[in-house]
Amino acid sequence: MATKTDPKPAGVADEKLRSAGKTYESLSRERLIEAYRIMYTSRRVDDREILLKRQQKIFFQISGAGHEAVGAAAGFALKSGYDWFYPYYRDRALCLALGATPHEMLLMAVGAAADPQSGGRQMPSHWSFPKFNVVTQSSPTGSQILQAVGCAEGGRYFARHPQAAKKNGGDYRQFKDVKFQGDEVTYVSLGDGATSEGEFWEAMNTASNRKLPVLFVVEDNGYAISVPVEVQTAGGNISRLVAGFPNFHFEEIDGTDPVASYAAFARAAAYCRAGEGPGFIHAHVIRPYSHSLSDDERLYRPEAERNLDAARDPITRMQMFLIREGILDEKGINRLEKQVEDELQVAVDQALDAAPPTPDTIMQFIYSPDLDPTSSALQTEPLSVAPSDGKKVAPKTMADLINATLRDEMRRDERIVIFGEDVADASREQYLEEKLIKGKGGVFKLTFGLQNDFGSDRVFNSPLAEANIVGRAIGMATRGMKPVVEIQFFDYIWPAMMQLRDELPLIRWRSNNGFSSPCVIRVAIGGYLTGGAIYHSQCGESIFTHTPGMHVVFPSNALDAAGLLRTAIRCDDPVLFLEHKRLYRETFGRAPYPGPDYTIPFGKAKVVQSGTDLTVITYGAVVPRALQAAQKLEREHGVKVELIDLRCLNPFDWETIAASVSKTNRALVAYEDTLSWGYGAEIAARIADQLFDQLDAPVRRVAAKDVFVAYQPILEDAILPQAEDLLRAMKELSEY
Ligand SMILES: Cc1ncc(C[n+]2csc(CCOP(=O)(O)OP(=O)(O)O)c2C)c(N)n1
Ligand SMILES: [Mg+2]
Repeated sequence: MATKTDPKPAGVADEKLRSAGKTYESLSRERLIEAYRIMYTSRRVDDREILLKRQQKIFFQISGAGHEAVGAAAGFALKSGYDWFYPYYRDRALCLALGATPHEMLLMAVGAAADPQSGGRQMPSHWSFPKFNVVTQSSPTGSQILQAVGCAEGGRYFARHPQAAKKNGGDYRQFKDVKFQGDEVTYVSLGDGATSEGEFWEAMNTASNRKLPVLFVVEDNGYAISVPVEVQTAGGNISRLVAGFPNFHFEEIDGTDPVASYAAFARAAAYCRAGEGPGFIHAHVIRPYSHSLSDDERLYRPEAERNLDAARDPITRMQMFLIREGILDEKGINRLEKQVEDELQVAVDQALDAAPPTPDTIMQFIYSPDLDPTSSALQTEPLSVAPSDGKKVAPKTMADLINATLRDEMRRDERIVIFGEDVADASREQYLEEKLIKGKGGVFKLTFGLQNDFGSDRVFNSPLAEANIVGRAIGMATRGMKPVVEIQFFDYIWPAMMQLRDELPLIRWRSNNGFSSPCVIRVAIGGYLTGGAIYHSQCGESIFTHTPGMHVVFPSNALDAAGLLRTAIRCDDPVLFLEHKRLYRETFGRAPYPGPDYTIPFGKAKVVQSGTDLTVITYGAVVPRALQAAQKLEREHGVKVELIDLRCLNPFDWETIAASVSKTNRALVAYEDTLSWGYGAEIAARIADQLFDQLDAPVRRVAAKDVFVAYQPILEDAILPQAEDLLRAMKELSEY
């Protein structure tokens, strides 16, 4: 059967072949015929799509032509719905072998509502089949690889912590079923060009180091659009470059030969299943249909070179093989091909009749349809635990309460893992066991003691590679884990930008709710550090609030940090949790420990002080500065400022802003980031747009100068908004 892996291949049944002493790597004649059916179907779906594109009935086409043999072989060696798959766009034959139908593929091409991949949101051939464990694919070349590593880590984690997989009410776990096998393999494929991406090397490094059951497949067709492999890869052969990675099983194969490919996959999969480590298959294939319909390879490849490729076409090779070995004769081949054509015609007709998605669905599944983090049910009161000796409860810092919240939640939910740079107490855990050291627990000590309390498979250091942290977190969260990872400084978040912008917030939407990756990214942010300088002081939250699909939280005090972090961890969506470094241990905003269930809903601002004359809207480290300014303004000039701390930037609390500005008729938006195109610009624009009739003065902003934060404190003070700047602006606006 095409759709199932044969766990015990039947061996060569044909007596004639047996007597000839020939074996086909344990593939039966039926399986070989099936392989040809899959390969031929794959090619013909491409051909039909190309025709449909020329007729303008579909909008994009990318072919799997030339990659069919390796795809069918992988599909035979691995198990659909059991193993996990992160396939490249040329893996049409693999998807057919896993059980996908031409009809489903054509629904993708027409962008039908019933397109199982994305409901018309993602280009065709960017595979996603929840039923086969084929995980939603994007278009950036290489961003799937670290996610595959995280996926494999997820499978291993649940095998070691089976209790964690249980369903649980009261948080994201209610909606996130977990399945795992214990000996599963995670398949990930990429092109020769994509091996140039840094994330490929980061993924190889971690899979090797952790001996993960990831099967890397490089489908090397010699070109990345028009760029030949020797430009991508030093020396022109990726196998030679990766050979030094420990713990791998390596194969370099002719990927146009399905039998040889199958044998390589079977060996590599067995190695991965046995827990020996990752596999790497370097398959040499061809690309007979140019890169895509927008590309004409005759512009950069001479005829002689293209002819060499054509001689290795896997479809013709397989036909010849079947005939030569007496498995199918010409008539048999014609019959099979006719059957494929007939079925394809029906699939095309049905797909062209399929209903398109309706525009009113566009906003569906940006966020979880199941769990609303703005729900008033999350509005709780802090638990006040009075000490029995009658003493006052000692107020805790933001750092203390974040640490306490992480500890509470890790105790409550075994799916939580914490990793990042320096977050462990000590990677060399014997030092901890022998009590030779105290442990580090983060450069700001926010995760201190957690490895000691919960063990090294729940709290561990990552390599110094931010894409590695976020990419793996996405893969783990896809499997139902709850990674709460740390980016050490906001200034260094950029290597993870592809994962944060093009992957994490899109997993649910682009798969039409087929997959989700609710994880928490904690990031130390902000300046006012006296010596932090350019690369330890940046803000830039608007870059992420500009990204649909990700909540952005920015607390200004200890209690809000605890309540919002808990909501973030229990949430069914990705959350970027921004922690201001200057506020970690500030006297301002300390609070007693609020108990292990204290939550604050997202999107609810806090009125820090109410007033009648002017509304100041701010968040983060500007809150204490604005408060100081507002108090001085009232003392000296009797102006009563209503100070709003947004706390959560996406979603944000428009209702509270609107009610306040409608009362005071004046609005000042203050933020630490650079003034132009900063977060407050959007708030100011909304006020101007929707509250125009209520305003007695222009909407003003106070923010950093449009420059990076400098080292010398005199310069830093001049660059970042200070209480005096806020005071001046508040006074001017109140007098306008
Ligand atoms: C990060 C990124 N950069 C550029 C592109 C545009 N692009 C799409 S496919 C491709 C070439 C990929 O070549 P290769 O990995 O060898 O795969 P092949 O198409 O040859 O199978 C490029 C440059 C992209 N999708 N993603
Ligand atoms: Mg290529």
